[in-house]
Amino acid sequence: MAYFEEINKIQYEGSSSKNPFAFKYYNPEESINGKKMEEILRFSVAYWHTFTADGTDPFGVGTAIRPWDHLKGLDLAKARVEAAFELFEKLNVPFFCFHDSDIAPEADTLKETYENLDVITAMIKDYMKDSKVKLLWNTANMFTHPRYVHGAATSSNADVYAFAAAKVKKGLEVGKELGAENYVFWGGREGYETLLNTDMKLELDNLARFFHMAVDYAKEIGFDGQFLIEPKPKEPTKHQYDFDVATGHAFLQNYDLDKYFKFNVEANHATLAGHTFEHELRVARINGMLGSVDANQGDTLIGWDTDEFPTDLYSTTLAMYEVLQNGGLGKGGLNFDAKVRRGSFEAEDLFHAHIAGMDSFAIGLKVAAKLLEDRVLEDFVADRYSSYTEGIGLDIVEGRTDFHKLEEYALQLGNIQNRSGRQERLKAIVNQYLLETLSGK
Ligand SMILES: [Mn+2]
Repeated sequence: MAYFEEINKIQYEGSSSKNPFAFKYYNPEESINGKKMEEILRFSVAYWHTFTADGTDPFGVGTAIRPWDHLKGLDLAKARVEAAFELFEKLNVPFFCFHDSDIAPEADTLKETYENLDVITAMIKDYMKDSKVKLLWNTANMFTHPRYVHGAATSSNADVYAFAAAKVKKGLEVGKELGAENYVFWGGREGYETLLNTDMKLELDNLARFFHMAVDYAKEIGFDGQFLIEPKPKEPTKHQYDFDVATGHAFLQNYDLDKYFKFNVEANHATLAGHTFEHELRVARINGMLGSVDANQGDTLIGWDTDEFPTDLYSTTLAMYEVLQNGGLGKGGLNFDAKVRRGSFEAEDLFHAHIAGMDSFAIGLKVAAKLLEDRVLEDFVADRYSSYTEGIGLDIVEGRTDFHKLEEYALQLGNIQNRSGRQERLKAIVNQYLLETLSGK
């Protein structure tokens, strides 16, 4: 049966189209630097926000009206799979992502939960046979149930730790079964509220042991997806252990895990950490750790994780600038970890939101590609650091100096000259490229 009967397959119609159910900028077949837009952007639908969430917030119950609302239990889970594949096909999105508990209901016992998961996994596998949609990543929900009140892999309770390990073990089996390209860890409750009751060293050591066991089990069963950590600084715990990319990277290096993991960078988590989206992407990129992206945006006026669909073109441009300089996302993709606003409660809003997000990243890609092609920022940056290409600067870069030599050089310096960083001019140039792209020049 069809859940979105009124909506046809979304096509690219170009920027002059007034059809709300059409892409204005996302043209999957369009070639950018010899690669199809579709292959660079690798869009993914987040199952939880799109098919499971109902608009509940801390002050009120759900508002979403969905064609599967009348169903319960496994029937509801099955209807969501049917609706999901209808939406994937109609949006022409190549990937999707899920937490175990989004696709199948958790039961009273772990064994029954596994059984529910097996039923829905088999159904998804069946649908995937007739579809080109692939699983970008899956993950285990280890934050909703009360058992995770003190964490999962950082819980003070070893029984909870074991339970969480069992969930991830099963998750890796499901990932292998469905051909997942990645497996994500977002440490929902992996952090602490107060040091007064916390053994931080033990919690971090246990977390590392947990990751090593996941790596070992993936090898054992032949799961070859990329492991990803998704940093977030706060929410739900006050101090999350994976605060940002730099903190997560130091943790991975400390525990000899950096060769097995990369990062899934989320825009809204970056801003919660006091960084820009592009900062987090840059830190991951220059360390060879950029794996995948949760493409959303926050609200500068609201201090929590709003998970909005990305519509800020400046942000999508600077994000795609990093992605292109990374040589693409490899096995990763741009996953819309984003939810329609509570007031956007009709089913068709799911389409409007994804179209807005996909068009916004398509524009970002085109602007970033043009900026790189013209070497606008590259030439400026190269010139700004040109003092390191000759003389004392080249000696520094090539490791031919020490403090004695640098002091000797400094003592004979006259008045040191600096040059302007010109950031206002550069921002104006980025605006110019954005506007030229939007006007189709
Ligand atoms: Mn978020």
